[in-house]
Amino acid sequence: MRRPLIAGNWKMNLTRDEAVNLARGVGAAAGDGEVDVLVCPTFVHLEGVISAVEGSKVAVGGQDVYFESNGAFTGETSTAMLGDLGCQYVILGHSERRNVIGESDKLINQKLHAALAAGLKPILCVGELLEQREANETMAVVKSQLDGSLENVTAEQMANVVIAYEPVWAIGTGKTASPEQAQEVHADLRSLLATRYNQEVSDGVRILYGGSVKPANAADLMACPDIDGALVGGAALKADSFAEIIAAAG
Ligand code: G2H
Repeated sequence: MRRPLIAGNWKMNLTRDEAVNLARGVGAAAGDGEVDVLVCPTFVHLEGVISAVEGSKVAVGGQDVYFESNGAFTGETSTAMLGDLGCQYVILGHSERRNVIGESDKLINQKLHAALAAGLKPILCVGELLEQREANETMAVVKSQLDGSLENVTAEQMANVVIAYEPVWAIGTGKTASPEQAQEVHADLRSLLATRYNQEVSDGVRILYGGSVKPANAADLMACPDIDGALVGGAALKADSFAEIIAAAG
């Protein structure tokens, strides 16, 4: 069975003290139940957050990474740097990186290969814009993102890949996809994985939902058969609301 994962994407928020305090709160709230818990602070707070969650079951991840191992890449961070600090996961292809920074599937694919080679678990984000949903292009868009981002990734490697479906129109807008809308896309993603790889990969890959997840809607989303957890932004910035979402997944 797939183990639920609740991941907090803190984005470009919090002072160092706030990040460390939040990490302590999440560590205390995470318990030792059947839910994997992850927090992804900005790079500059990684070290403080990793110390703060020591002794708890909370894992820490980066919000992005570069694919080259070292060299003249001003502003970038390598997979080895994240691994060296103690990161276990890295978010890749978040819609803000795709749509604000302009990342392509090719670049995301390069990053994904680098992450896997370094022993980091990528959380690959896919999702459609509002106009694409309204034009009935949702599945074509996520299929193309999946195909491009997973190029040359093997079935064996998929054991370490997590997918996050995040409809862009639901991100930070307060508009959540209904459980039915989310479940439909998650089930379709699983079918795509079965076709692309095999039934074992399709059954084993964790697919998280992201986009305005909060305590009030988490339980209904988590009850869907193909939703294996959440990638949480705004509601992950407070330990109590994040703890309620963790509880809803348990
Ligand atoms: C989607 C999500 C976290 P929020 O970006 O990845 O953010 O929960 O604020 O919509």
